[in-house]
Amino acid sequence: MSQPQVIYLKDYQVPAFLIDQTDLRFELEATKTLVKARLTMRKNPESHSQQRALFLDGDKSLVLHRVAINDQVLSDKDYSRTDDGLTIHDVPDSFVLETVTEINPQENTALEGLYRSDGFYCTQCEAEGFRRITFYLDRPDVMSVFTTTIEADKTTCPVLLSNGNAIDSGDSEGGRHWVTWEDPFRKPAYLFALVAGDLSHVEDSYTTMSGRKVVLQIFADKKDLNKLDHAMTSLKNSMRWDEEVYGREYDLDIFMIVAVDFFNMGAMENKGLNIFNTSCVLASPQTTTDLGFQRVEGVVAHEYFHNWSGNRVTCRDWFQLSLKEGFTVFRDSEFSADFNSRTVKRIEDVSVLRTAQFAEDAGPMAHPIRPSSFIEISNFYTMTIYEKGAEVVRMIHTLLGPDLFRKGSDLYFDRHDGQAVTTDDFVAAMSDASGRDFTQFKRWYEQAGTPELTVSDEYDPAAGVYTLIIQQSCPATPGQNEKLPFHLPVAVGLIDDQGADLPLTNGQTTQVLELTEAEQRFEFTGIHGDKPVPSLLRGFSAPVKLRYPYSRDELVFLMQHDSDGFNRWEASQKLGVDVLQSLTAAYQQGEPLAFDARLSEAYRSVLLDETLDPAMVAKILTLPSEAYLSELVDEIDVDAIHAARTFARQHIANALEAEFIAAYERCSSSEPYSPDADSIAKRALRNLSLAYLVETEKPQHLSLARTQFDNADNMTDSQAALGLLVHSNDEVAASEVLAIFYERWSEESLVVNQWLSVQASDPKLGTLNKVLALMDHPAFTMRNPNKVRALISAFAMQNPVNFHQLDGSGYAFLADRIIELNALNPQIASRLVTPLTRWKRYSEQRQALMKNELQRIMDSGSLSTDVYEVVSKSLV
Ligand code: B3K
Ligand code: ZN
Repeated sequence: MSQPQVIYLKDYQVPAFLIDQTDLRFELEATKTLVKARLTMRKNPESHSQQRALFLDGDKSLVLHRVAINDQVLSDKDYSRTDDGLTIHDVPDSFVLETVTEINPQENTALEGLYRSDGFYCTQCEAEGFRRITFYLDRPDVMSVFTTTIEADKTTCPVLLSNGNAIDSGDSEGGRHWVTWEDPFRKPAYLFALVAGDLSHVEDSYTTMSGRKVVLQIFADKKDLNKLDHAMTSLKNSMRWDEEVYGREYDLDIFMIVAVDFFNMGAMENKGLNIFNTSCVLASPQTTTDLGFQRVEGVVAHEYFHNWSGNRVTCRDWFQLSLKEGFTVFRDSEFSADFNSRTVKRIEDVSVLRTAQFAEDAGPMAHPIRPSSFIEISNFYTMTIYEKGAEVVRMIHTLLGPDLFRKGSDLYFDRHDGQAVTTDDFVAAMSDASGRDFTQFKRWYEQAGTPELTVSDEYDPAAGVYTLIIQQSCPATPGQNEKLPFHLPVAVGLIDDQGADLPLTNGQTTQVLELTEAEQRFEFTGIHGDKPVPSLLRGFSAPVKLRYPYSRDELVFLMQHDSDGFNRWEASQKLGVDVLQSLTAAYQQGEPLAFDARLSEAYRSVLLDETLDPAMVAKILTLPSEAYLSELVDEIDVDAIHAARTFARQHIANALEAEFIAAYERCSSSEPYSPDADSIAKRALRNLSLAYLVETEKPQHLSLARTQFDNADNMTDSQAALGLLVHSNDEVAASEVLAIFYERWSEESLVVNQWLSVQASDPKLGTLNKVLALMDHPAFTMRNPNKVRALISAFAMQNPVNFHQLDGSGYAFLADRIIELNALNPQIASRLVTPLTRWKRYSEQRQALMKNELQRIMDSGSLSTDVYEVVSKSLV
């Protein structure tokens, strides 16, 4: 195998050629589809290249039947083929290039380009999938107007969709028909989409702020038509929100969403024709949990918002990916915050960031939100690009305030509409609109790693001066040993001994401090009485780790009094971490585990406070996850962390049993299911209470779980009970409910995925054998990424105790799956490597076992660029 090539941002050059018009004709057949492309091209006046040769990207799987320039068919000697494309040796300054290419959608298991999902034809072109469809300049700064004609069998493919508006259609010979679509907006090839099949749809409409009527259609398999209402409502809410909050209106006459079951990620924002994983669009009370409803709402919004942040203004090159993804995640999370509980949404986002993204920053694949090199761009659709990218945009929002931020986003969209631009252009628009200097801030785009803030304070009661001293540093990451200080906002409040916020220098109770130096002092004057307790990094105003020597009593105090909802939760987490770390240490030293009752007493008062939002109560009463606890230590001892957390849960359950019973009853409801914030909140606290009750291992509480399982009228309650019973020690109940659940839902693929996950994440020893058996279950196939995620990823990522078994069986199992998937679906294979990349964080014994498996993957031969990049970088 030749060494995969590294691509560098510094090598960027404007394209030598442009494509003004792209006319495509697809003659669809499962194993032999013809793609006829007619590209109207010219030399790029901005390019200094004198080259006469034209290179077009094209995957080696393309079978080239014909090439013509200006109607002249080229002969073999006029062009040459390589594994990555087609070179035409001499082309004029402007010309029409025609190609006829053959592809095989049926055999496309990588799910990139044109492929079949359960009999439907669909495409996925981002980032570089279009080159698996036809020869093209497959880069985002080549933007073209597309017309697409799709011709296919009328019976099996009554529905033929592409981007834009349908402008013509007709019948052709042999029971076939065709439709022509025209997309008036110039776009890069990664936003191209085609869908064909026997799809059903629901329809609605939306009138934009300027009074244009837009047809809204959501397509799915006929049996899923009853699960599309929530997505439709979410879409209309998103369209309204983007008009109100960003002044952005939808631009085509039609907006379509298609649900497919075989999909590598969540969804894709193709212009006018979004394609979604069924898991991110289908929702019904019977089959979908509250989390699922919220995910649908968030992903529908995310893809819709891309119409402006991504499509109308797109990326110049793939190093700029966070330009569209970070900004769009920020936009969708603000949308969800506006439609649900803002604090709860923030807690959820921060939890994900602090476990998965911080772990990425601390691992071998660490990269800045604008990477400077990559081997395989598909590997860079990461938590860093998305979630940290969103945090960086959020910091700009915090530094500017909502009004100036809006001025900046207006300028960005207006200045760059129809262009392919860079993160520098985004920051320049924010800076130009506000007059603020973002020079130092831009280090966030260049430096990888999670900054660490160490905070101390001084108080001079006589002078009335309270001082915060903040130091920042950032650990080394691959290729970046030294980091320069970041510019970041630290939102703080000061709380007096009565629990009241003190007025600060700015006259408010929260002040945003701007940290720019390695060490900085911030003075607050007019502070009297006892030393205040600082509430630091309110709302998690920057994606950093923060250390301040809070006592446990101070944390209990903050849990009760902090006016910042996020920091109230954060205090509970810090207290939980402190208690659990002591328990972990005791377990490791073989000492008896002693529980600090301050934690359970603090929980008790939160649980008894009926004025609190039940969703917040549920969040506060959830101990820090094993993943988060792992993130906080140098060497991860999975068994000790699991034992400590289990001990704490049992202790809390026994101490607060009566309160949990009361909360369970208080939060029960006889109303029909509704996924509104209040009902979701009640179900969250009810199911959390049930989980603690089951932790007592008392038979009456297991029965309560069983009763809930039997009587639930919605998937949230049903699945919560299922999980508790399956993970309990009651083997009989576990196998009974698993059988009932499967029997009831065997026709609902997404529900069956939950059934697989519940079993794969069971922390009881011996789960690996069950996972191996489930791989042979008819409900499982390695070809469907949702199934792989439900079973294999759930085992490797949500079941640390079993995955990290000291006999190495978990690691070997995962490596086998990666090797198998490398040939089938490289993107999914590469994602699965993640848990093994973290080997440096474990004991020597585990390190050796994990490294061994990485090496075995490396040596397994013909690795995809996807897997090669992650494995080779991990072995360094
Ligand atoms: N832009 C797509 C992700 C494409 C991933 C390609 N490997 C979905 C999204 O972020 O909206
Ligand atoms: Zn996106």
